Amino acid sequence: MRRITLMQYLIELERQKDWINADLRLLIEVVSRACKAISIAIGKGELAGMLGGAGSQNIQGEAQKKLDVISNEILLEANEWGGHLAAMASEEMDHPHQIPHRFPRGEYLLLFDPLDGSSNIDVNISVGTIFSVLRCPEGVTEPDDNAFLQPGTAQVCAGYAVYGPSTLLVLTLGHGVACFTLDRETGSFVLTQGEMRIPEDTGEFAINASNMRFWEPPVKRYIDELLAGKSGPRGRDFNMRWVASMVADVHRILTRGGIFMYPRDTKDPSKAGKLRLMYEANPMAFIVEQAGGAATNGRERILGIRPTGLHQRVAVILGSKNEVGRVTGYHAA
Ligand code: P6P
Repeated sequence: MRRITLMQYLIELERQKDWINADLRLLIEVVSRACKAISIAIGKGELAGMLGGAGSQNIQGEAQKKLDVISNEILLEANEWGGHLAAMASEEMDHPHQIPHRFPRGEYLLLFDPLDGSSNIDVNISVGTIFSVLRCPEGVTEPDDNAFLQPGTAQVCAGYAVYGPSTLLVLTLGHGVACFTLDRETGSFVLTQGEMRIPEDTGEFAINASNMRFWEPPVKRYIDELLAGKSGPRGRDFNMRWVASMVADVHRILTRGGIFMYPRDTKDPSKAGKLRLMYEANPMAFIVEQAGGAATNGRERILGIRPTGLHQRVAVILGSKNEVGRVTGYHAA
């Protein structure tokens, strides 16, 4: 494959196809630069006093890590001057961040989880940044929560960075999924996979099995069948992985197949699930579907859910199409 940079990739798209315009190209480049800065900050770890708690909580009531706050600031500062955005929303902020009046505003809304899986950061396990791009509704000049409440099918772009042994940027504009690897010597993201595809079948599942006693019957049935292995109804053995960092688990599935499940459970019946719809489930569902996979909440396609709250939670079952179909079928039985 031609080793072209993210910038070359985007400029060639802008010239050849109508999927992207100058503002969206700038948005993606700016977000990629912010992810590079986050990768560098993470890489310093304790050497820069970056680990540990920030001594604050986010709207979810979760203790924030220093790097949660730093990553959020990096994304805000990187994006607010460019004139491509109308506003930004983040897992780490109660309400949308307005673009300061000293900067021009654009047509896009950017949502992100600046550092997903941050509970892993202190034990040096892969974490990531997840982002989603929507269009600002016509005529909305001060976008509030409601301006962001659009179904996942309205996304024009979605992506994630995974900060692992290498730093990768995975991106979709609605025409397939591309993967770029950060070349730390040149500072560029270089195209390393032009078309990521998820195998329709898999022998690997990802779920936090410590929640088993809280699962609904269809999930319990599905996992029991996998655990029964060759002598069970599936007639084969399965392997399990759980990184507890959605970006790392999803990237593994994009790379070699698998099914990721964070189902609704009875641990807290008031919650529809643990993961957030707007800046975790929707962008990941968009990417997974664009790579030939599927993503539901057990009952319906995630991208079709009409949001009611900026930080609403949702059950997530995504990955290899045939396995997601099976689990979703068990919910309908
Ligand atoms: P648990 C990280 O906190 C996260 O939001 C996802 O990245 C991850 O998949 C999940 O929660 C892990 O949850 O309950 O296993 O710690």
